[in-house]
Amino acid sequence: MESATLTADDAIRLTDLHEQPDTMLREVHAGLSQPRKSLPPKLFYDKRGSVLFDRITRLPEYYLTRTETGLLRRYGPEMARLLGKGSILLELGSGSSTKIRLLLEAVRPRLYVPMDISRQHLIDSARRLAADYPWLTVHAACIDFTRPWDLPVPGPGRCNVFFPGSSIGNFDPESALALLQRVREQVGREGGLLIGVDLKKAVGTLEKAYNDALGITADFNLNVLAHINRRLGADFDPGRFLHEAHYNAQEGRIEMHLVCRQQHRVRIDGRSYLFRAGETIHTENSYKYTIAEFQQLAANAGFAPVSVWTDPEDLFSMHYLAATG
Ligand code: AVJ
Repeated sequence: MESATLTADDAIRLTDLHEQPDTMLREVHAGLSQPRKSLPPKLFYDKRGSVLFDRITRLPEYYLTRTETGLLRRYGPEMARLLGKGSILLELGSGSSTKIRLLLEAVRPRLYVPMDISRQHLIDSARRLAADYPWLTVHAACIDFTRPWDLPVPGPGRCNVFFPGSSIGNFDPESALALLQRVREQVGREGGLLIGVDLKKAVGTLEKAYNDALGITADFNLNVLAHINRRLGADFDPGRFLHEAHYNAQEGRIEMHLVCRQQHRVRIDGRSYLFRAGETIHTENSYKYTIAEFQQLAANAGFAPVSVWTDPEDLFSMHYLAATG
């Protein structure tokens, strides 16, 4: 993979490893050619998708963000002590770089590296952060962390990855393990991982979080089609699809789908796909873990549990894990 370092401006540095449109085309074709059609959830995050996701995080039904933020506020000083003052902080899927603000003053990192796939959103957020924390060095990296990345280890010194939001839930167990192994490589022997993981809980609570009354999650799900239209010149009619989300207890995950309401033929770069009425496109998995399940997964990737924080209702967990071996 080519690594280009661009200077975004005087305030931040940008490394741009953004996927090329042909990568996106290959992945879309691969997903839609399967007997059960699917699309990768990272395609939600164009500019509009990132804005819609920010709106989701403020919905009353979407307990994840508010609960995790509560944990960061309450236990931030303790977390900062474990991360270590003056350490290097990398964030996976940094989005608006909102949560990191709750740790910055206490950690005073030597370097903050926000990593996100949504390029303009990343740059805007990194600039705002650099403006608000003049002492902070920010090196933004536009990457797709669902594939192996090649970011120089920013060492020397202690390095930690911050991976909030339960974004790890988007990965099936095998890819989650592969991702955590790459994180383990990135942070090195002295490093650690501070990660937010959504917990298993009553199905009703889970399903409401992905079926909000205002329909923002539906807009977010449907936006993937508009994103593909724009980036790949496809001709999806989003009006022919409906949002659907349910908990699959067998797999321990929320599944989001787009259900075709009316037969629809779609052209994407010279290929054509038929969607029959009732057929679905599987757009997202959001895995939920017990604390023990997640600790086992992390152990398999070379991380030992150090601390776990949860809210009184056991909705959400944050783990600090240290590299082993
Ligand atoms: C960003 C992957 C953690 O799975 O809860 C929110 C994305 N999808 N509503 C999640 C999402 C629908 C979110 N993650």
